[in-house]
Amino acid sequence: VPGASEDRQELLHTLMDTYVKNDVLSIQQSIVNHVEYTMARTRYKFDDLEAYMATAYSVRDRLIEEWNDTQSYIKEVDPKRIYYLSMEFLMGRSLLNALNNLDIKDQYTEAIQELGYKLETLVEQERDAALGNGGLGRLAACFLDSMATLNLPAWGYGIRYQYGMFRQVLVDGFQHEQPDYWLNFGNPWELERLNVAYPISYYGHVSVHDEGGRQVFRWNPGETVTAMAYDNPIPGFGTNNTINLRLWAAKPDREFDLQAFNTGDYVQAILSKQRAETLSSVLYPDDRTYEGKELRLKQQHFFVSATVQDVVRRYKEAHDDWEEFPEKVAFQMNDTHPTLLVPELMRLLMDQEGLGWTKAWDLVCQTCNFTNHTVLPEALEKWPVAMMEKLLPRHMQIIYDINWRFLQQMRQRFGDDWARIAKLSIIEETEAGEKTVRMAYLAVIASSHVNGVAKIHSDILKHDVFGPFFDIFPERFQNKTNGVTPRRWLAFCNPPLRALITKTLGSERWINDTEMLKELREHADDPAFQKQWQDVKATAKAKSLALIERLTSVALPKNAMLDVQVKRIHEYKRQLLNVLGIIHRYDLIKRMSAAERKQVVPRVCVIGGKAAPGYEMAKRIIKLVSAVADKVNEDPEVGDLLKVVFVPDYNVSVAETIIPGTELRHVQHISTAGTEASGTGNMKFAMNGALIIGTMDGANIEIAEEIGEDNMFIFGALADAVPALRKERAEFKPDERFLHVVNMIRTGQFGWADYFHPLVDSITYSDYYLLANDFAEYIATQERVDAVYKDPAHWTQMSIMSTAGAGFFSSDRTIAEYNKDIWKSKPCPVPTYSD
Ligand code: GPQ
Repeated sequence: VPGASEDRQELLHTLMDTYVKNDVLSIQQSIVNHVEYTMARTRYKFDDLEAYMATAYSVRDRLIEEWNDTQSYIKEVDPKRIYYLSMEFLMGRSLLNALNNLDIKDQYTEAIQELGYKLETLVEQERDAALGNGGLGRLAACFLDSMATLNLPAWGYGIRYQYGMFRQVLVDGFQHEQPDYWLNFGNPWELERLNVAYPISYYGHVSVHDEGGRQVFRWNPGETVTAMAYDNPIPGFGTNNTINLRLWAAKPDREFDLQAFNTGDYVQAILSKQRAETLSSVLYPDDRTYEGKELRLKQQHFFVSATVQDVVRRYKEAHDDWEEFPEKVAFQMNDTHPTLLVPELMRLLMDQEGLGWTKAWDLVCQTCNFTNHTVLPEALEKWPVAMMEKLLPRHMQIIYDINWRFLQQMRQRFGDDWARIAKLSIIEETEAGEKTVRMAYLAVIASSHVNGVAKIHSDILKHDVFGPFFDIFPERFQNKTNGVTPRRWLAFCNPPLRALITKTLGSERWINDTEMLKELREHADDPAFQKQWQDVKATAKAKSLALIERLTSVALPKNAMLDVQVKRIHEYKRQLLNVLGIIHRYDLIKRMSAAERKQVVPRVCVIGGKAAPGYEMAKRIIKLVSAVADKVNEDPEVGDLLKVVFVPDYNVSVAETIIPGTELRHVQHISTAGTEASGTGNMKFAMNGALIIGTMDGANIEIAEEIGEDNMFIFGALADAVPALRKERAEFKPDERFLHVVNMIRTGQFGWADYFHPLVDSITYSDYYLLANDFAEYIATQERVDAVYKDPAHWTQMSIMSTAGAGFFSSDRTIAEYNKDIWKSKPCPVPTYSD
């Protein structure tokens, strides 16, 4: 404390030392104090939910201490800060993650037990923070974990939705959506920052003024809301660093001019302001589909504008001019959703800070970076110019200017080759004459670095989606293959496997250095080690099965192969191919003699995932899974040889239990090659020793490189072949078994024939995702799977090799690459003050 007397310093220090201690008694004191003073319950009687809340508050105290130390230290050092902007952060639960990261789980377990509760039960009380749809949002969450663990001076920025990803319930096999009001009982993991608030403007008009010969633009907005900060501490593992995820919530302007309403109706004026809160209230559940909804655009501007104001304020607190801005700030845009960052930063620098265009543009280009996550055209954001002009008039002007200047440059380069130049324009004119803003082009033009999320995907970006830009700026394009945090997805969700690996490798260092997992290869053939591996897998499998039984109310055989495909439901991911395979298996079993049935490897086939509420085909696929399940599970001839279940409401917490116990992972990255940008579930399953059946798509290709093709079950057309196969599909004669299986659905063997017709048609006629082409090979590969499963030593060896080769897919490696090649910041480990 500057200027404080030594006595005061000493006093403050002593006071701090008396609070956060991690012995069992201190932990108990802190929990009980929270029961009494934070929650105002009596210490003699509180239920599991209250015990969870009090425990969470007590853990939060410990997080806050690390958070404060980290933030003051970083302020002192003033390194280059990294800002990760994302519309989605799929965090899941925090309690176990925090206890494990702070390395206080054992003490808490004991403390809670003595108080008469069980940690596992308390953990279950927490609602998932589901502020994301799927892979993209979960990747952002894994990245935060790695940035904290690598001691990077990084912050995440996003939106504090009041309603997260909808809850999926199945009624008669159909998906129904229910609201996820996750903040019902409050959120002990966040810190409300009433004093960190910014005005966010919309609508109105722009006027131009002459100030001493200089043109100055002034935006006179028609509507203003306030963005208020909620901070979520993100602890690293094996470090004192705890970084921040700052989420913005919309609040009405606290003070406003009642005159402006001019109706004399004071109460109505205040009530109409309250509507501002709806802006941040709901997460759009449409994953990978773009819809030109005004509220969505409002949300994007809302979180970007608040973030830019926050970053600029922080920079200006420590710097008098703009010279150092690019050495102190790096922005990463998670897909195009935060691309308004570009015009918003331009606007702030020019209209508020008084910089000229050239200087402002230079600062923007040096600080912005862009990650693309898909090549599917339906996902690419294109906002109507008319909508943007109305909602954000100044931004639209700036976008036009950026485009004009860029196209001028291109003209100098290519002369009057208009066709070529038009291809590069940020503004696209549709045939119907509607003008739209191609957000991805804006992002590419303004960014120093553009990256894809797996090698094959980055190549497709360079040569296809952004081909014309790659020709102009080849140096901007990079690949950053995705990763997942080995803490949440191995060490914390699979403690027996963590213990076995630690015992085998001699220390826990592998958790932060997953390349060490390679050493497991030496033990892959050792029968004694294999036995331990099998035991660990069996423990995890029993837990998975218990959860699946609880969620589906279907009794499952314990010795069957656990075959899982969990992810968002999409046609390109080809859950339908999986179902066709299951029907084929069912049909085969039905035709077998009793003797033949003895040879069948029993399977439990699990499919789970949410469909976007408006995505009809995906919803039909869910119903088909249920319909097939109903028929198969009740067939006495099949018995335990085949069980099929649809797991409802798949989310992060369910994944943490199911993944460790899975044996065969339908990566179903049986996605049509060239369609899945990367996939990250595949990495989680491989880390936990599940074998992958999949196509050569997304990160599967690199997984095959790392763990060896021999240790996976690979099938299907390669990406290069796909375009030609699509053209020739009308002439392609599908395998008889394919036709038979499709016909079983068509003729109503699973009921609902009319409802399934569009599905059947989609694979009979255009068959865009080439199910017919890959079917025969898929079935043959499944036969290989069964053959290997009958040889437990071989299977176990492959399983060990999977974990051993998965080290590359730690998000620590990904983040280290981002930092080395894009952000170029330095780790800032907070010193341990007692040292
Ligand atoms: N992804 Cl564009 C999403 O989950 N949502 C999206 O809106 C877009 C992409 C996924 C992508 O499909 C996966 O292949 C990736 O592994 C994941 O992003 C993370 O990069």
